[in-house]
Amino acid sequence: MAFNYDEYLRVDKMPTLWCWGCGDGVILKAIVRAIANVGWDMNDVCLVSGIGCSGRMSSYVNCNTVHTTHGRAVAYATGIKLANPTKHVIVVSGDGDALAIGGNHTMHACRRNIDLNFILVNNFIYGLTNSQTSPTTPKGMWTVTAQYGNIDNSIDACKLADIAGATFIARETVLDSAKIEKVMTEGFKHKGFSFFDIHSNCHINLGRKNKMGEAVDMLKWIDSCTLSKKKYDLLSSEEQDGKFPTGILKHEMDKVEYTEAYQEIIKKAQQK
Ligand SMILES: Cc1ncc(C[n+]2csc(CCOP(=O)(O)OP(=O)(O)O)c2C)c(N)n1
Repeated sequence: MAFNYDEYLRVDKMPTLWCWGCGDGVILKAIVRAIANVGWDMNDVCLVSGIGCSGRMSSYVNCNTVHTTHGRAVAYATGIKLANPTKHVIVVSGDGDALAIGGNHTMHACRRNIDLNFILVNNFIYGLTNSQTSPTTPKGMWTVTAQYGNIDNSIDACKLADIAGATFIARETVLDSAKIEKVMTEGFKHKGFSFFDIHSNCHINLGRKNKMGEAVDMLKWIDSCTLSKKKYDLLSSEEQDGKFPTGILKHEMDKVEYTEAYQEIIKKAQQK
């Protein structure tokens, strides 16, 4: 049966404000299909986004939505989830939003293992504000803030989420919406902090300015940097350099989830 996008998307807001060929639409598609797969009622879902091109995600999903401030989406989401523990909360954040200005909030949400679904739209650049270096910008690339080439070492978002304590971690790319949908379906079912690092193309503010070609060329570049975890694990550490494993990278079930621990605290306080 054909998927009923009209039910899940705010079609009156279409077309989106994203550039032609932007990967954000592929992620939007995967999000709503994964919500349908896990059977959530859209009235019970809250999608919280930060500021950036990716922050626009909250404009298009037909559920409760909050478009928050730069780098603080996960802080808002934490409050929403604590006050409504039975509801399903999704966070959408760009690499600048999630890892630079909001880096500390992301780290602490991972550490708490709160039942949030955190989608990092990782396009390796500050897209909305025209090409400033982000924590995932590869070394050597031209950005507005690194006009002789970026000399910062870039961060592997999944490794950061792992050491910070996230209990479900997956990575996919906008080359394959079905794969994103698949890992999101698994992650949405997980009780705890689910972190998705989705590699996306910004062929306008990263690609064009680095003479990397059109959207399709950018997708080829993303493809050349990613491979399945199974294949990645067979590489030597030199060969792994600059490459990113995809698929479900971590699924830990036995760690206490934060809203449940918080409910216990409420009970204790009430008994006093
Ligand atoms: C406190 C604050 N600082 C800076 C900005 C300007 N600003 C808006 S979006 C953005 C960066 C967006 O980049 P990213 O988070 O990677 O998302 P993308 O646009 O690439 O999806 C910046 C610096 C802001 N809105 N608020």
